[in-house]
Amino acid sequence: MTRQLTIGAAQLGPVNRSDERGAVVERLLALLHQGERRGVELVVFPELALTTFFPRWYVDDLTETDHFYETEMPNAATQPLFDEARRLGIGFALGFAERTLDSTGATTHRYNSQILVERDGSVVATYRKMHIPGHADHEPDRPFQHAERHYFEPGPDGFGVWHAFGGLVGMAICNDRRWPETYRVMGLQGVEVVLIGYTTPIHYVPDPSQDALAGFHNRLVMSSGAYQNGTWVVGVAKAGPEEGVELLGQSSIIAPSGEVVAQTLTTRDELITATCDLDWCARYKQTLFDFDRYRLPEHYTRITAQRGVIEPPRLTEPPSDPRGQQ
Ligand code: CDT
Repeated sequence: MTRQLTIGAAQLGPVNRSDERGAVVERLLALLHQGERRGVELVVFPELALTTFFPRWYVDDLTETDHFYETEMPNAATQPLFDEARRLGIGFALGFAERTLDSTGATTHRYNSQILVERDGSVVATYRKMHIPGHADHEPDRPFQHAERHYFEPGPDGFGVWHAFGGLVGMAICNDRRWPETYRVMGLQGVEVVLIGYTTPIHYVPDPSQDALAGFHNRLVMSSGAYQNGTWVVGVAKAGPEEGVELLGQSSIIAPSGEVVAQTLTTRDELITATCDLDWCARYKQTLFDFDRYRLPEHYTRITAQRGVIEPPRLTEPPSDPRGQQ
């Protein structure tokens, strides 16, 4: 008997600024019910699923955007999702903006978060996004903002992996998926399935030459992360034209081989499913990527010792430019 887990990637089409939480939760429930009909045990929803992607607008005073954040989970708006999922025996991962006070009650923290809920309704964990992309200051020359660094601070907890759904489950959010360290830190905890919500504008303002490659890069990073760590990866988009910004779809379920086993066809609300054999991970974890046998951590110290690039010293002076000689 292998450990089989049927997972649904519940892509969402656009959520507009004027959309009420209740209407969005209705859409999540419709996807959950589709999942039930297809025998799903875990449904993964996108990053910031309950609201529009509000970092595309800049406001000086963060408190003006407090309504985009959840202060508790579940809350009145999301309770129907929690209740129905528990009734159906389906677990889920849900991305949302979180606003919370620290233990002293004096400091407010704003995180880009994703909660993981087991089939019995118990909360497994809340992951808070680490790699916060974009900019912190207003950049008025952009066609739209990506001010995530204004709206969110990096999560304080690192990349966890949890015993859940009969296996080892990790979480990451959007830009985290582009960084190999994200998967490796989870791989070193034996992760067998990584759940990733994302919201990726196809137009990359700092370098539009990358626009045509948005789908390629999306697949490249998630397939590599899956293969190099012998894990399933489930990447779920908020897709389509949201408030005038075209968001990448291509939500996918990727096997430990790096192969995409299911991918969305639309940029609307769409559920794709796959039955994921968690024991398949061992084929990679015990062979090519047998970490215990083959990794060389003594040669990887730069990865944690430094942040940016430090070029090696030159051993010889560079040859002088003959054109500069008289
Ligand atoms: N939401 C998110 O993290 N999006 C980023 C876009 C980066 S462009 C500033 C991503 O990596 O897809």
